[in-house]
Amino acid sequence: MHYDERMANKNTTPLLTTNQGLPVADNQNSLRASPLGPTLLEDFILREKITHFDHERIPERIVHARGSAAHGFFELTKSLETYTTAKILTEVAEKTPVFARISTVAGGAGSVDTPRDVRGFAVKFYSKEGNWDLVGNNIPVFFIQDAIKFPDLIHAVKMEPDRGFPQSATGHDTFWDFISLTPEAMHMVMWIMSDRTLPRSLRMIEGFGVHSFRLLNKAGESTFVKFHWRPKLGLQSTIWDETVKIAGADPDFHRRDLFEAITAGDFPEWDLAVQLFSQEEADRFPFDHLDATKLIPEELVPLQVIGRMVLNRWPENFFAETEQVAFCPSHILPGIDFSNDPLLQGRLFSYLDTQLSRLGSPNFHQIPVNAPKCPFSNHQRDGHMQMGQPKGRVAYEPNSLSEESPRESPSKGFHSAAVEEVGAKGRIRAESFADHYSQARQFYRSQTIYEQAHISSALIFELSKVEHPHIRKAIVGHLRHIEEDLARRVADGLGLAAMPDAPPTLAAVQDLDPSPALQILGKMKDTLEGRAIAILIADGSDGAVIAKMKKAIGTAGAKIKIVAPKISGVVLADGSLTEADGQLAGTPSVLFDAVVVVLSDAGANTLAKDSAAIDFVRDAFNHLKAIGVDSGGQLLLDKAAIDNDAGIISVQDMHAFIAAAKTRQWDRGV
Ligand code: HDE
Repeated sequence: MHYDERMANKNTTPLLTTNQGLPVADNQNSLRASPLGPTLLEDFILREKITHFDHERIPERIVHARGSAAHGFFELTKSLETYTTAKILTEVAEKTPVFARISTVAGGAGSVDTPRDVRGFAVKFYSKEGNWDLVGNNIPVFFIQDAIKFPDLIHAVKMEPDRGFPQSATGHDTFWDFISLTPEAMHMVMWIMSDRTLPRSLRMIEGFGVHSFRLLNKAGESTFVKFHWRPKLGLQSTIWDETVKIAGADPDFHRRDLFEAITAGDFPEWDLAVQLFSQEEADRFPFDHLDATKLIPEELVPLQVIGRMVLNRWPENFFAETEQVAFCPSHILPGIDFSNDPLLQGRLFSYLDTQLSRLGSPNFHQIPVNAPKCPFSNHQRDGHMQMGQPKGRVAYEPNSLSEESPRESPSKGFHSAAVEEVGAKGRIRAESFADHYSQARQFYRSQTIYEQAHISSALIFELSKVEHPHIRKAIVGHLRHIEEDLARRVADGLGLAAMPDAPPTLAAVQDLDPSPALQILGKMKDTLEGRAIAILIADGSDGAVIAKMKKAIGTAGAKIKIVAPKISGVVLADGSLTEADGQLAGTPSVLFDAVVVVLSDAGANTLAKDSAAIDFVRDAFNHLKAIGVDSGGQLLLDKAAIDNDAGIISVQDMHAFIAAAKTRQWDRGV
């Protein structure tokens, strides 16, 4: 129905116009010389529309192109007044608006959500004193120690330039070649080969500022700080085979999960915690905290929770907000300052530069998602896409002509910590950065046996994709410095005839105390909140059992989806019709944390001939999930040749099922 008809019906439809406000009479047909004739150049409406369309894309981020974001707030719960003047860290109960974007690193904007990859964790705080961007990752360390190596790292991990693949994957020659020649990456390698890179949900990841920053108090004294985000739902990861299948079943798995949670009012939440330490304490650490390949174990410097972040509003427009948001580590506040971490120092340049090329104008700060919510003014003028209309004849400072023009303020303005710098200028890697293996060993030894097994399987998987044997061997050589047993397992998995030599080291490898806080399993929460459970049903299923399970699971806090052979639903045993939320072949069990199978015997016999149903239960079993069954459900499991164990639980024992659904059935082994 067009505008004229709608107006006749008293609708409030807006008029479709060109960008100049000219009402459009026909949006379906271009202007042609005759009904079957050529299109006329005169058709300025067609040209405006197509030209705009042709320019819809902007360059995607060179890294972190694929991301999902949401609005929310940060609320301070504990003042850091002793350490900083930043109001956002001293005004308890103040709610500061935020925009947070969580991303993968290696893939393009259209890549899947679930590759094995680091997740970016970037938060823009729209504080009263300006915008502060804390641009971190879900892993507390990084691959390299110096910014000058970043382009090489990224070129190595991205699609290989001659063939244009693999997209969003580390399992290929160029990545592992670079890594094998970059021993400083070994600690990060342990993290990326762990299940940290396979998050179950973006709501279940930690975030880390990675670098040390400084806090500055009124007296100008500075304290080092590391920032940590800790998810309220705890940590949870998927397992590799499951992750691979999720990528096919739902390429938008994480984005959809975040969208559905926020739009359902189930707002994701993180605590913000800090580690505070002085220069004297740092001098006693058995590593250099300015080296981004090192972390400070929580056992050494405890975390203090100082606030919380809640994401409660999905962006109205993906491009305007999630795509155009411009994070820069140099967006900082009075009372916070940078450290000399050489990686951070390089980032202070890179992000502003990249925004200029991505958004095309030095006025990108005027885009609503980037604009501070506090007043801002200076004498910068003009440029592409200038939206402001500054008044008056004065655009410089100092001046004597305008009382209104903005002035500097030594009391309110940003100050850098007055740190004394000494030493010879040069392209130097500090000796304190030389130990590349001790924290890698500490990480590996801190894991549970299940997590250690996943790390070795991941390495075998990745290195088996590498075509050059010398690269595979070189990595195993590095692993020998981390843990001989790990090296042996990987060498075995790769079928190496002999154990390769370990490369020379620059510093002795130390046995640091294990840090259980580095585990994922130790940080998994005993809850069904944020999780999803499927109930597989078919014609003839028992409605009473389904209702009972739905109630119990819903009360425990999980989202429930009914999965059936047809989306229109099933006819239950009592003849009533129940609709399905998902069709069996398109809704595999990999999308859920646990499953329930409620079937009549006839239903089980029919489903036993359907490979989607067999895969549904076999995958649930192999991915260590709890499976709730009635007698028909058990029959399907028998037909799928699944052996009973403690994780296969009768629907009669709902409490046992719910307890088992909160975790994985680790005893099944992977
Ligand atoms: Fe980034 N990084 N990075 N990075 N990074 C970018 O900026 C860069 C590093 C991180 O959701 C780019 O806007 C250099 C560490 C996140 O928009 C670029 C170095 C950490 C995001 C850039 C690093 C990060 C980026 C690309 C080595 C964790 C996405 C597009 C010195 C602490 C932010 C853009 C978003 C994005 C450069 C290393 C996190 C090119 C040079 C370490 C979360 O400027």
